[in-house]
Amino acid sequence: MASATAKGEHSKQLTETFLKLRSEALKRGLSDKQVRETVDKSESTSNGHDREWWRECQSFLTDPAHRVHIIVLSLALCVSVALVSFGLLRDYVTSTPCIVDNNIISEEMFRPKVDCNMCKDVFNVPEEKDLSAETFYEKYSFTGRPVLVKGGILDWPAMNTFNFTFFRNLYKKTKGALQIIEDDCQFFPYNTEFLTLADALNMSDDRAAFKPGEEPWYIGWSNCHEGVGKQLRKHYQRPYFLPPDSESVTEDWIFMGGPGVGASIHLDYVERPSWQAQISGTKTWTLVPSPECERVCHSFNVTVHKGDIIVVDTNIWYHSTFVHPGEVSITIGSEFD
Ligand SMILES: O=C(O)CCC(=O)C(=O)O
Ligand SMILES: [Fe+2]
Repeated sequence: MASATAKGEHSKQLTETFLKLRSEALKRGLSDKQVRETVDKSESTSNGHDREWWRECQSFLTDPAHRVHIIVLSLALCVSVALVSFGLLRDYVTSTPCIVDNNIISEEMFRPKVDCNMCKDVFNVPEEKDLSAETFYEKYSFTGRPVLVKGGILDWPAMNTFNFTFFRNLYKKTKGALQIIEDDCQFFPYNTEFLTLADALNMSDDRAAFKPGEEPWYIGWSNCHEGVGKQLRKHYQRPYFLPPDSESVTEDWIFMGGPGVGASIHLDYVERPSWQAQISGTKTWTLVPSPECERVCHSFNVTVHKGDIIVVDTNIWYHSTFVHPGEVSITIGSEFD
């Protein structure tokens, strides 16, 4: 009943609207015939236009001459979409904090495969003493085999000068150094909350000294500030066993922190092998062959004591570190050719 009333009301409103429109048209001097013709024309134009467009589209798609273009265009579109998706996926995977530490999945997906001959019969890290440059070159250069050079640090002032306060003062007094580290170098906070090296160097003296009750910390960074690099090199030299023509990269890597887990297992993308000198404390490295070499190669640990230098190609060995209780662990290292 209610709906019948509503219907009647609706048709009454429509009739009124049409009557209003008609009288408006008449007022403007249009006859009924002219109004009808205008409405017919506009209807046929819009439908005709739509039909025309669709007909053109159909004939373009079905014309054999255009088929090749369409196939080529579709393929190009698919390839572009695939490439963009791959790039986006890789960027996403490499930049997103992941459940699996250090983006291990992305590293496995995108890294070049390792030649397993380099680790085939390596069962531990050999120890060397008084290693000459010739022996180093013959036995270890370009082999991908790690080596521990016992007592490799010879009278470096760093053994007496490097500590938390040394780095804090060096970076604070060198104008712009902390900003350059933030903009152009790398900083690894590991399990700490620090966002930048500046944050880390601003920690309280008690925390820096690992006083009981303070949060533990372990950090690493690369130094790409020229002035700081020059200062650092006053405290250490190139390892004596590197052949004279081997090139050292000017960027230094410093890892520093207290007992416990250091770097969690990861692989680097730095192209060259690295040396790392243990200035203070004791650190154990775990080296793991990459999965494609699992059947022929072995994992092992190596403990680096104060005064030793480890050489390892961190691009082909997965590695993690653990700092032993006692002195703070401080290392400095660099890549070499
Ligand atoms: O020394 C550490 O804790 C990590 C070192 C490392 O990851 C590297 O040298 O590539
Ligand atoms: Fe590494």
